[in-house]
Amino acid sequence: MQTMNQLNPVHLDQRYLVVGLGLTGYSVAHYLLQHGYDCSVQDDRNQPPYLERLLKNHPGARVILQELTESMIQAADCLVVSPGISIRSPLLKKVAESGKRIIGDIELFAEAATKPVLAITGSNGKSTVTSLLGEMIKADGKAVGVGGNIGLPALELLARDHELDFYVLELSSFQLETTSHLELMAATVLNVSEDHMDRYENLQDYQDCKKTIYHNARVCISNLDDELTRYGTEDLLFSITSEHADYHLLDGPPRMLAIRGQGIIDVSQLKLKGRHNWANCLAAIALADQVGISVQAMQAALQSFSGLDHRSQWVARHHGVDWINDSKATNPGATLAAIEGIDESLILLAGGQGKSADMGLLCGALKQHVKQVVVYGEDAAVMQSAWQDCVAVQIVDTLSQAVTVASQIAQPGDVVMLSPACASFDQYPGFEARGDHFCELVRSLP
Ligand code: UMA
Ligand code: ADP
Repeated sequence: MQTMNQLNPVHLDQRYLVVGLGLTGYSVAHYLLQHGYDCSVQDDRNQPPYLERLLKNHPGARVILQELTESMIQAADCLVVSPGISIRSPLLKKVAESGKRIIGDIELFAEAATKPVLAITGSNGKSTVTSLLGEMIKADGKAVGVGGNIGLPALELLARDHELDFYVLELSSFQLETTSHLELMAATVLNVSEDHMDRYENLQDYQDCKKTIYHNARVCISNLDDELTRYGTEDLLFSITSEHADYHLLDGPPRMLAIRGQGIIDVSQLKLKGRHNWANCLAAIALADQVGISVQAMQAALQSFSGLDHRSQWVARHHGVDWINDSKATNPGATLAAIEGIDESLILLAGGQGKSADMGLLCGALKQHVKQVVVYGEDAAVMQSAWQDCVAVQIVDTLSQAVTVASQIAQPGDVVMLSPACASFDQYPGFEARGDHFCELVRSLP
């Protein structure tokens, strides 16, 4: 690996075109300009989110606010494409075929980071595992940079490279598509279920992309309970159903998370709730174990980590009804796990952009756990037709109306949960804004 400020010399004279000026595009442009590289930035929106910040910090930055064209591409040697933009568009496909370099922010990070990197991908649980692993490393007295798809661009971590012991990166399938030289101490694919089907040909295509995380990993950690995560016979395994895995559940009593038969913590001591979170904890333990984190540090983090906002987060009790914000459930697999974690009678609020996922996956769980669903947003009708034969479904336009309807139906002892199974972009800037709005609506119920 190379040190900071020593980007691969082969690329020193390259002209970079940063495609997209969101969070990632800004971090890339800032990084390249700060280090003196020739760099232009393109975004097809009139007011991309980070334009003002870029021009404030780099007044002379070249920004092109129009659709990407062949002539812009010809003027560059390397394209750094933001994850929200598909590199499979006809234009970018042609560029790749011509041999021009197309990379993402993680590839630039890989060229400069000098400390060991642990990385996590999967359809669900990435942010939880990434944060928990970060806490375990900190509890062991080590300095760690935690970032990537979790919301802090990886390049922003590099400023602390000299003082860090480790990096922990959450990587999305989109980021993996544009990464080929990231060397990893250990990597995991937590699980694979349908997501982003609007960007992939089918589940296999999406799964193949997720598994590229293993290509340059010293240790591959996969989920014995999910065949789609497996890489090869050398994988280390975690499982909540089989004691044959390296990191597993000892079914007790007491029921414990264990490393090769040695229980390290009783699950009743965990603040994270739900069986899916036991799997998340085992994945974090497995990764931490690869870099020598002590069992005591793992235990301390497992006991104190209470989870991130917008993930099955308790919001309020109102007239005997508990309201839960699971806004981060942006695909049916995530909603399935959240529903299965609730024992009480449940009213589910779901809606937004379904990204072409098969909503039928939820039918069995809805039938078993849910007394009423209220759907809203762009793909409300898709969900209604997928679910109406297994549960009562009411359709409304907005989340605000869904909350009102749920508050009218709910009886003391019920739980109302927003677990949308969809992206939020039809009505919100992102899952945080959606979750914050939900909390606000709940707290202002009469
Ligand atoms: N866009 C345009 N025109 C452009 C450029 C972008 O319309 O010219 C649109 C994209 O189509 C997309 C949106 O802008 O809808 C944002 O795209 P972006 O690539 O600029 O996104 P960033 O702001 O850089 O945020 C990205 C991740 N977003 C995506 O991958 C869509 C963030 O993950 C991540 O936190 C951030 O980089 C830092 O690494 C969010 C996400 O939804 C939470 N990720 C997906 C997921 O978790 O399922 C993959
Ligand atoms: P990601 O970063 O992959 O979106 P998060 O940790 O933010 O994952 O959790 C998002 C949602 O996914 C949560 O709200 C929860 O409903 C669900 N979830 C978390 N862990 C798992 C898991 N291991 N399996 C299935 N669903 C999960």
